[in-house]
Amino acid sequence: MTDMNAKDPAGTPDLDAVVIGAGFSGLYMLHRLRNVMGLSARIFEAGGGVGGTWYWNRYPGARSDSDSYIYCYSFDRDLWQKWEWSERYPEQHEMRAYLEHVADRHDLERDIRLDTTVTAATFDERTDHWTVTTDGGDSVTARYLIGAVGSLSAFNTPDFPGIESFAGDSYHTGRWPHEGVDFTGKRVGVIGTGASAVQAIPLIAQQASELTVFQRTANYIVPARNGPVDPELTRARKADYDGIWQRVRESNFGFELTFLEKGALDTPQDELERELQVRWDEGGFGIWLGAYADQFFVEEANAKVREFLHKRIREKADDPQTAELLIPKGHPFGCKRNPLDSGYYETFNLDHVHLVDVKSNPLAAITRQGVRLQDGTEYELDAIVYATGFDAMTGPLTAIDIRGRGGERLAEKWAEGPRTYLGLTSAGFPNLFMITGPQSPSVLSNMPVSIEQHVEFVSRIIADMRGRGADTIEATREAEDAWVAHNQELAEGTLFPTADTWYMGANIPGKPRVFMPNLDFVGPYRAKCDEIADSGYPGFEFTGAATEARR
Ligand code: N01
Repeated sequence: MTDMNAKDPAGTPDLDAVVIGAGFSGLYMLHRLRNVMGLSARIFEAGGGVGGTWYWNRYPGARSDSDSYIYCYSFDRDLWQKWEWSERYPEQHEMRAYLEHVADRHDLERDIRLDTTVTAATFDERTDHWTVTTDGGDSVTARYLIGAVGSLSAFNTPDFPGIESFAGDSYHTGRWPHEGVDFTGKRVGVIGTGASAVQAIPLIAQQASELTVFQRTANYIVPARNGPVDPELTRARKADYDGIWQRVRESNFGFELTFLEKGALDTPQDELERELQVRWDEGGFGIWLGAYADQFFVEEANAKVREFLHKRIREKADDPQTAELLIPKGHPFGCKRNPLDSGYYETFNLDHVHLVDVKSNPLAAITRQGVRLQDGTEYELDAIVYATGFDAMTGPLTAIDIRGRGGERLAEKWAEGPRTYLGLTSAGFPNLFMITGPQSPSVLSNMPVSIEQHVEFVSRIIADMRGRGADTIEATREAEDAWVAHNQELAEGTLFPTADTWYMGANIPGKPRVFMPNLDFVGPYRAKCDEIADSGYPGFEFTGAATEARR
């Protein structure tokens, strides 16, 4: 009789590692595994090219909201010194060119299978290997499985009644046609006013004959102040590679930003307005992540900052009624990801641009002609742009049929919200690592900084496993429970859970309402991971011949 628990002695997998996704995370992970550690590894990538987010999001105006000098890899110092960004915030095509260059420079393409979606991954307890299956019918085994799937890659189109009946053209910002779209002379509707819409709307308005924006929730949108970077500043930055990367790695959010020492509540009104104005004028996330810490914890502090922002919105919008509609209501500033603005508010001053409130009068159906609201109002459109976001953080992983020990499905395990240890591993899923997974700082940070930290941490774990002769590493249920509770406790101490956001899963009907990013902050979280590795991996269990022999 076969002992189902016995290990397969012939257990040599096809590959050491499979990496899912060829975006920022996957490319660096492959580089580390193959070029640095000498392991065999392969990426499966659903897109027809590398770049992840920057491959798919080709809508007009798509660009990074982080400054280019830190929205990139630091691991390749020479490339960082040589690469010239054209503007403060790199545009989509420039980001894609950069990532393609990285793939080329590190000879990654030969181990990347494009146009290949991973549909399932199953852990085999007999061999301690993952079997990874793709939509092309491929099946490979690997010891390590790395989900480098991105936090915002599972695009979401709401299930509007009649959506298939629309006779015009439909687009989603997260799956934009490669050849681009010409809206000249067209009546265009944009549904959504998140970061994607905020970037796309000013440019679509330049072409469309009529542009109607359907807004459910107004956002706090702060100026980007994009443009070429002063060459002197670029030179100074290039001379300060070590300082910059040390600062961002030790920072709260992966930027060169720190909170002011005083809170908003302790700051006299004129000083508060001055400080906020400086950050408003500088552009970027300074007003959010580099101003008053208490705005995240205390409603009255947040209200003081909001008041400043409301004044700025009223200054920008000519029509007082439109201004009132553009002023966010019912959620604190900074607890819903605030987009960066390059002419967004001013766009609503144009005669052919209309803002429609679909909070008070919800969007009831998509019709053959366009959009119908609950009160029966119809908007005739030639094109609809769904800027409706993503099933964030958990969606890209739960879309794959991932099964761990005992056939447990990750999607079922996470039915009430993600359960991880460090946002990197999940108990019952040995040797599965999630780069910037839920319950890690991820989306509350400048992503490349968190990505590099996770990739380097995973590389260290794998090297340490091999060093100690371990076949598997796995989070314990106790460590995971404690991490889940820790994350919840951190979030409950802030105003974040009071807002309906994709951080909370609130944008997807039926998704559990759980705050998904980790709030330890980038620097302390990194230190925690390092400390865990330095002290022999508390919270993890190892299996393997050498490990068991040592017991
Ligand atoms: O998506 P979103 P996004 N009826 O979820 C609305 C990153 N990003 O693609 O707020 C009517 O923010 C929804 O309304 P509401 C960034 O982290 C980065 O814009 O849920 N409306 C919202 O207005 C960002 O946060 C960059 O009430 C509906 C919009 O659709 C994240 O990606 C650029 C609706 C969705 O906004 C996601 O941004 C772009 C419905 N049924 C994105 N369902 C850069 O770094 C949804 N909406 C530059």
